[in-house]
Amino acid sequence: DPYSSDPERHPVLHANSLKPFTAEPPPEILSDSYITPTAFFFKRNHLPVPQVDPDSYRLHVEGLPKGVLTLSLEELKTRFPKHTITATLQCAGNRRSEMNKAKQVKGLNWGVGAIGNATWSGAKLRDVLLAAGYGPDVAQWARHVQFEGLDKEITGSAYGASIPINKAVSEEGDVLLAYEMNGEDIPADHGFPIRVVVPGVVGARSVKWLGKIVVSAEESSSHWQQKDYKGFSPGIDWDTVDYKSAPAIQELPVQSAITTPSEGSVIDRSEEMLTVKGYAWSGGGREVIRVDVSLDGGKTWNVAKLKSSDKEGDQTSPPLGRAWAWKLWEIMVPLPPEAQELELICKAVDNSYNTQPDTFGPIWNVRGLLGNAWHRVKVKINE
Ligand code: MTE
Ligand code: MO
Repeated sequence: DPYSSDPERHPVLHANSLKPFTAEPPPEILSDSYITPTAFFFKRNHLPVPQVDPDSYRLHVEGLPKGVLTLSLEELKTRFPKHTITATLQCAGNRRSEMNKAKQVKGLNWGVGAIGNATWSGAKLRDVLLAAGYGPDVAQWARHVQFEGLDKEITGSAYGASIPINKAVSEEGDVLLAYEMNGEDIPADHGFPIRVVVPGVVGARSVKWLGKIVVSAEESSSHWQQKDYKGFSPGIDWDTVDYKSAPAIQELPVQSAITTPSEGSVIDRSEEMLTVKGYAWSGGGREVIRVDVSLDGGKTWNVAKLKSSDKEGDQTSPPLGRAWAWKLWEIMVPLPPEAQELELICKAVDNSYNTQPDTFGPIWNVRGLLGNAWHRVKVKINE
């Protein structure tokens, strides 16, 4: 069993599959702390977790005129300045279970928990590429940076993905070759000893157990870049889908979800006030500027209080275009007098004034990706 050496996982996680291991935390845990504790951070593996010996680990940087640059873990840590960012990672399949209710899709049945917010420390990919010989000559032809994981299929092909070169080399791109997550060595499930963290971009490009970086004129030829993680029209089904016709997902659209109360909860009328909590995030470094909450299925709206850390009242803004981390939000609203059932809804707005669609129908796609319709939670009121 190639999965027999997989690490232990926290029992509170809700597993969507065991081999490979994929799991998400209960939603209410997500809004308990601004930084998602590593044990509760969603896990999305496509293959068995590779066992990597940190002493013999080598990262190969290829495709540049100077030839291959090979770095040990120690060299990555000492030759390059250590940078720390707080960034949210979200799987493109987050909230697929809701899209699946609109019409059946194929994929893991994620709830709202295939997302997490962590601090990541490591070398900047930009610094490593510059050391490997990236410069104006290379910029003439290079278009993509490909990443290869050390996790392999039985056929020998590794997990792989790529990002546009501009994101990789820009000073404001903040792409890290991370060796720490939440202040500790990256754990086995999250890519020990090195994972790429591509902030603002779909989780699939943040390649774990990084073995190789290739600067190229082409995108990664891997299955996950070419034949998965693309969006299509609701009119396209498995008989008509043409993967070549759509670009690979990179930056994600604006997202938000209610983490508490949970679907079907019963609220006591005597409580008078209802507290609703959740998260909100947008891709491409766009900052969430507002979250609207409705208690009546979208007829009337209230503005939630946003938090940029666990500090009370913290509303600090990140530099423009570099809002990599989510915001938690919270609102206290009086229970409507007559109602016996409430449909709670949240929707976020980012600083480009992008907002979320009201339903899943018009954004439905065969693979169940990019699900960001208004999040709706029904609760009952007990008299
Ligand atoms: N990297 C490798 N090497 N193998 C993988 O299976 N899964 C990707 C990405 N990087 C994956 C990978 C996907 S689809 C997601 S959503 C994120 O890792 C999940 O990261 P996490 O498990 O740290 O939450
Ligand atoms: Mo993912």
